[in-house]
Amino acid sequence: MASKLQVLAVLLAIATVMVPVAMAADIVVGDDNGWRQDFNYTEWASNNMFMLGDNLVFKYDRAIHSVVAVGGDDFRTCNVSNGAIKRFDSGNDVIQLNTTGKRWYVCGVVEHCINGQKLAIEVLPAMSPPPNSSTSNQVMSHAYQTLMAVLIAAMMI
Ligand SMILES: [Cu+2]
Repeated sequence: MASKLQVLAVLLAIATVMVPVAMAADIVVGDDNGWRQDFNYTEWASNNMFMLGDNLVFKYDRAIHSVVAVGGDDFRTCNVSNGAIKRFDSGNDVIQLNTTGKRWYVCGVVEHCINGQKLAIEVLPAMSPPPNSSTSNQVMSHAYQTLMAVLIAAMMI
């Protein structure tokens, strides 16, 4: 018969594997500012991590703005007429980041894009090493959740 310690070890292993998957986050673009003009999305993006499996959420007034996924060249020139990969206009668009690499989003109103309503991100593999300091919080969060899962499991034995 398995000892409590063996059961605990198995549970710990399971928790360690499961926790990063459960950490897939909904990332609201611009946080409380949402998706609008006159906001520095370059700076905002540099302070956030975009991991495989996360959701990018664009919140905005759909009467005024929209979201257009474009390529890098069209991002730089704010070309939304020919180069659009995909368009969103619900006002609360949830875009799952299901491949790694660079992504570019602009407002469908060209003048807004020129005024800075444009977002470039890089989607990282789920388990990639931290590229900047803000990751340490996420690592701590992983460790904390794992610990909590183990404690809860231990109480149930
Ligand atoms: Cu706009």
